Amino acid sequence: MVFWRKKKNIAEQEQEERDDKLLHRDDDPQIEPSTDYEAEMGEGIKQEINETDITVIDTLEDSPVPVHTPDADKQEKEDLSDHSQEGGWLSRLTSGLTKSSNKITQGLGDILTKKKLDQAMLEDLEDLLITADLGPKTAAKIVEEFSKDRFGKDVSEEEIKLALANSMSAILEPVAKPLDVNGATAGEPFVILVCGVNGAGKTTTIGKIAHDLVLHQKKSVMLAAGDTFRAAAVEQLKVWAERVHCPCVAKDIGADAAAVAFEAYEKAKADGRDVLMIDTAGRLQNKQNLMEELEKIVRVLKKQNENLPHAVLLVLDATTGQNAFSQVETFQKMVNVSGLVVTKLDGTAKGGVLIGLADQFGLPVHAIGIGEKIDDLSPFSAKDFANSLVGVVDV
Ligand SMILES: Nc1nc2c(ncn2[C@@H]2O[C@H](COP(=O)(O)OP(=O)(O)O)[C@@H](O)[C@H]2O)c(=O)[nH]1
Ligand SMILES: [Mg+2]
Repeated sequence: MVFWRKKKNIAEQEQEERDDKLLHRDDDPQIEPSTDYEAEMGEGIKQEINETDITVIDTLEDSPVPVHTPDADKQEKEDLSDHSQEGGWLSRLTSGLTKSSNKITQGLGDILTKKKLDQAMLEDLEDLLITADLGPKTAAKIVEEFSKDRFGKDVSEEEIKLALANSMSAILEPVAKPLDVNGATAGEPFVILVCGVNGAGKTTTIGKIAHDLVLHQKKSVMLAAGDTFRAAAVEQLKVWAERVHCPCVAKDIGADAAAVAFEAYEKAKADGRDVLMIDTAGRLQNKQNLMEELEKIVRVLKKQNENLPHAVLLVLDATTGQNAFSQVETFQKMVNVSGLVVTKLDGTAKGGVLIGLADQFGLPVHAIGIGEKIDDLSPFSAKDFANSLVGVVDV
């Protein structure tokens, strides 16, 4: 082992010397760092350093010895431990949805001032669901269902929570579908076009999905930087590509996004890649241009194969709340949206928007974003989401 290391070091040293020769001509003067620091130091600095040493040592000796009580030790251990990978999906989902579920559970507490379920309580419940971003239609539907067998009867907070969770789960169940990337013609990549407004989380979601495909589904993936509008957007996708170890096809800023998609498809096919994910721009301020751009990408892809793109993902930012509804409508007019990814569910109180979206559009929800990091994309489970949202602990 030691021998191998030594050999490797010799090889490295020789390489360094060769590199050095390329950088410096033989007649370059030798520049050596000075090691005689003390000689260069003035007396004043030397004295100052010595004094500082003494002061530091003095303070150290004066500092109190920590008291070791069992509680203090436990707290210290807790503070220092790394919780980032603990607990699995459910606990990360629950903690991500804390703000949304707090809003609902606190609201329920305020509503339940009396025991019997009357009209006023039902109206308050509907208002609560609307303010939790479920949207008026979905809120009305859930409340109506809830009141059916319970009107005029005693209800408890736990009963309401459970009933709400069940109604929500029933709405979510048909749309909770993981993204299946296996439908492509043999020898051709499965093509996923990713769209959404600027800042929704498209590029991040592409990175997260690619990571999951490579790591867990053992797929070979290629990315295409179809957001050619901003330099930063292309760079950001390249960084994700490096992180997840897959190639990224990119052109210059201002390049035709459809040309990027076309070239990427050709490359992915020639390379025998399983999946191609195409990033796009999201300039909704200029709807006409965006629509033309997306339509052109789709047109160019369809010339290769009528089934392309196999999936069109719309990425929605949960923090935009009710705005997400109009985003779905707008993008559905532009492209044939086949599924949704809802991002930024961590740290927003607007998580209920997902229930409304599922109810109104019935589009598959493939995954949800619960953080900015590479593995913060959770597979979407209807029951877990509904339970977490209304604070029901499933036992
Ligand atoms: N908290 C949180 N931030 C996210 C999530 N998804 C994306 N982001 C952040 O949202 C910002 C915009 O994301 P980006 O992928 O660049 O959006 P794009 O313009 O649609 O490509 C970035 O700062 C991301 O890190 C998420 O699920 N949770
Ligand atoms: Mg982007």
